[in-house]
Parts: sequence; C-alpha cells; structure tokens
Amino acid sequence: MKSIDLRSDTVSHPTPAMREAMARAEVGDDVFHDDPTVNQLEADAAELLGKEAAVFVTSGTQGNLCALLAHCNRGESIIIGDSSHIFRYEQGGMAQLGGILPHIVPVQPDGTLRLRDLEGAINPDDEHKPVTRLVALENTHNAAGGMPLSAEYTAEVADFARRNGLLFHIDGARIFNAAAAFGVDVKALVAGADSVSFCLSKGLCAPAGSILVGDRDFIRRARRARKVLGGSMRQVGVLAAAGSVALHTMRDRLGQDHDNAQLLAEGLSELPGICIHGQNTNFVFFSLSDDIDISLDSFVSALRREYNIYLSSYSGERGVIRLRTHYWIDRRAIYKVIAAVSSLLS
Ligand code: TLP
Repeated sequence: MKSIDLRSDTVSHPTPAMREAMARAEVGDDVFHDDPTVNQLEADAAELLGKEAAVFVTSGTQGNLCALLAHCNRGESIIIGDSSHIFRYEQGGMAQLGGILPHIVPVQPDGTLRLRDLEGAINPDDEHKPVTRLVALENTHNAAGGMPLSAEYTAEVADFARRNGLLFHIDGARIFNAAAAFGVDVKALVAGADSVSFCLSKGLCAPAGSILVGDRDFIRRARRARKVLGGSMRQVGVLAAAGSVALHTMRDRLGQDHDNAQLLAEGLSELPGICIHGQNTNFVFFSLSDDIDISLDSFVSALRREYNIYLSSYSGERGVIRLRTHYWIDRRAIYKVIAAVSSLLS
C-alpha cells in the first residue's frame, strides 16, 4: 500500500520530469563557475526574485547561514523572531560559526514581528552593546502554522530597516507558498529585502537545494561563506537541473496544496474528537479533544500501522499535530486520511 506522508513537505520526492532533466544535465565544476546548468538556475532565480545575483546552496539552513555570515561581522547582533526557524531549528549556527548574537522578539500569531518590538531591539550606539546589523523575517512562518506575510507588511519592515540603517534578510523557505496564497508576484514579497533564501525542495519537490539571492557583492561574500561551510559542490548541475524544473514548473500549482489543506481541515473538523487549530497555506494543525481516550502518540502510531498514514506528533507545541500537504498528496489521499481518522476515533 502506498504511504500517505503528511509529516512535512520536506518528504516530497522529485517528479519524473526532474529525474529526466537530471539525467540530461550538462555539468562543469561549479567552484570555477563552470557548470552551465547551475549558472542558468542562478540567473533565472535572481531574475524571478528581482535581485542582481543568486547562489545555489545545499539547503535552507545553509542559505540562511551564508546570508548571515555574509551580512554580519563577529560580535554583531540580528533581530529575529523567537519562533523563527533560524533561531529555533538551525542549531544557533549564526552564534556557533559566526559569533553573531540573536536578539529575539515575539512572533505574533499571524507570523509578523511588531514594529515597536523591532524598534526596541535596536541597540543604541553604546560601547557595552553589540552593534545591531540586521532584521530577519520568515515567509511563510513555519511555527506560526504556515502563515504568509503580505507584501504590505514586508514593505513596512523594509522601510523600518532602511530608516534604521539595518540590513533585511527573508528566510523564504516557502516564499512561493506565500505568493500563491496572496496571488501576487513573488517580487512584491521580497522587494525591500537585501537577501532572500528559498527552498527548491519542500513544496517545489526538488530532491535538494536552496537558492540565496541579493546584490552581486553580497552573493560574492555568500559564496565565500558557502565554501568555508563545505557547501561548494562540483558537477552539481545534476541537482540544479531538478531545481530548474522545480522553479519553472512547480510554483504555479502550489495553490492546489493549499486547497487540499483546506479540504483536509474541513473534513477533519467534522469528526468528533478533532479540534482544528488552524489552516494556512499548506499547513493544517489540530489536536485531539480531552474526551478522546487515546494518546496522541498512540493515535499517530495506529494511523501508521493500520493505514500507512504518516503524521508527526512533534510540533514544538505540545499536543498539536501539524500536517503539510504537498505535490504527492492528492484529493484522494485527503479523503483517505479523513476516513482513516474517522474510523480510528469511532
Ligand atoms: N523546516 C523543516 C524542519 O527543519 C523543521 C520542516 O519540516 O518544516 N526555513 C524554514 C522556514 C524551514 O521550515 C526550514 C525547514 C528551513 C529553513 C531549513 O531548510 P532545510 O531543511 O533545507 O535546511
């Protein structure tokens, strides 16, 4: 029986078109800028996001870290959300490897950071304090449940950064989900940012790889950071070829994942014992009501054992399950999940 894996969109597999493109890819040594497939992908990505240049990196984590290492000096501070992926789930790479201090501010339920909190987090020109160098947003915001941040809000943060002499980075691992949610050109969501990282894996289904964009000088420094992190690869056109298929053919269908997430949330909400906490973009999150006589862990194991449905009970918020839809979850799979949960709880 084919499994239905909703643990994350990171579990998505490359499509047949990607595998074909990988087999045909022309390659060269990318450290010498000699890989034509990587060069094309980087040029396309920069143009798509309206920035001067791009660099292909191994992962979203590496893209964010290269950005911070390229933007900040040791001993400098960045302003970042307390539940952001960079702060919570990247092992404090900025501090471990870059000597950069995170100054955290609370992420609001809609995934935004309040401007007055940002204002208060800027250190004065005082020799006791680290210099505040940068502010970072995450779009869509993972821990806020896949919340997309609007172009208007992002422009306010960009304006705030400019007025205060700060750089502005966006962790846009799922920026195309945000663009699909608002029905806007992705350029509008990143217009005022100095750098943006986004993933070709996850919803776009490439087997690996992320892109970091910014101006030429920034990308030159980011390439140096990638090198020292061991992330410079050689004939990596085989991966970039899948990334190109992701970039050109997988963005416009993300709305289907959002529709499926909505269908799933609606179906589950009708079942006794399920409390839906929210649904945004491709995320659905829910818990079991108190009157249900089964623990969350047993519920997750039973779905896996009896129905081959994979959910993760880990979420950062106790008792809440987060599901993510993606390309390999179609409407039929959604109906199967609703039926399985219904029979398990009845
Ligand atoms: N997120 C993963 C886990 O690491 C939690 C997931 O399953 O969602 N930024 C954001 C907003 C992310 O959600 C992730 C991955 C990353 C960066 C890191 O990307 P990778 O996994 O490519 O290093």
